[in-house]
Amino acid sequence: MAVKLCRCSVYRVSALCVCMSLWLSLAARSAYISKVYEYKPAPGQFVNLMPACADGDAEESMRLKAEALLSSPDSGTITLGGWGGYVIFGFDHPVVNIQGEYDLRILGNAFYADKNDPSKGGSSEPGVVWVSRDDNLNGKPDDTWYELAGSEYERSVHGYQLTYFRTPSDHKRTPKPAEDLVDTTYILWRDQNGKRGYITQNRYHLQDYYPKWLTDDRLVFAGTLLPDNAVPYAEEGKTKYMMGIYAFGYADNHPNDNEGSKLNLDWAVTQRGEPARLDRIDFVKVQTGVNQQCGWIGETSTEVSGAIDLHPQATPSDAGEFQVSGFKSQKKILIDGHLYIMHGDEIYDILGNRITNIYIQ
Ligand SMILES: [Ca+2]
Ligand SMILES: [Ca+2]
Ligand SMILES: [Ca+2]
Ligand SMILES: [Ca+2]
Repeated sequence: MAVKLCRCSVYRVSALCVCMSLWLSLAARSAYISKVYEYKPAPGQFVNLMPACADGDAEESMRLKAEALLSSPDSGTITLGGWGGYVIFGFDHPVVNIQGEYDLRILGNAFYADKNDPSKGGSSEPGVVWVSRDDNLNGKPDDTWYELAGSEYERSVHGYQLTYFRTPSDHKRTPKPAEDLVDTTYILWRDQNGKRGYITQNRYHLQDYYPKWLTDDRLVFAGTLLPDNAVPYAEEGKTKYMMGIYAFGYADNHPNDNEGSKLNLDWAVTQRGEPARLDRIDFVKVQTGVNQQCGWIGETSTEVSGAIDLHPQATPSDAGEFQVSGFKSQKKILIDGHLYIMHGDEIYDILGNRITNIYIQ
């Protein structure tokens, strides 16, 4: 009798444990960033300050500092520096793409000049957002990246590449005091077309702008170049800059409490610009998108202060059915448990492939 009771208790305890662990696995999901995989800013006026680089810091310690600043709301902000600088982060679970709904919000420090009117611009330093799925299941962001096609996708340069060069020790400064610049030829960059320019140094930020913890004397970045968004204007005898707000699809572009800071994974596209139709993603990469200097305001550099999964409890089964792009009418049918789409008399699978060996009587 005693043995029977004991067995019964063991079963009950183990069943309880299973229930508890299932419940915990859902409850433990955080809506906020849990891990920074890589932090590699391009040179910029807040580099080595946000986060602060101390003597002895290296890539791993700077990654951990970025992770500490991003892994809870309001804990801090990191700079990505000039064009191409990036951060790669993820959550403690895959972010599900619910069709037709926003999935992710990326936090930055953008604001409107007139809080009720984004058409008047403000401080927008748009960062291009890339997403990726851990297709090879190794837990590392070494899989295919898909760009979120924001409002400027058609006007962007895709496959852009740029190299920054560490300032040589015998460098001679070329100041421009009228614009508060202590060096207009501070950090040289050259793109793949041979075009060149400089990250300038302004008198408000005099620390090293080149990431001090990186040992390479040149930094190569590749990605998407957004069109410039700054318009200079004169006010009170000074040149100021109106930073235009792009409509949708970028980080550090709209204020954090605005709908414009929300992103939809439905916007992910392949390298050929076709819909990627991702049901979920594991990794997010945010990359400074414009290559622009604004006088005494300095280079345009995306900031990131966190990210939020807008539906952390969702599972891939919540993702819904994916539309086949280009078809106006979409009649969905189930055949042997599989979803197909009827377009006129023709049948397509959910990836848009025409099916010719199914007949409906
Ligand atoms: Ca979605
Ligand atoms: Ca992987
Ligand atoms: Ca900035
Ligand atoms: Ca900013």
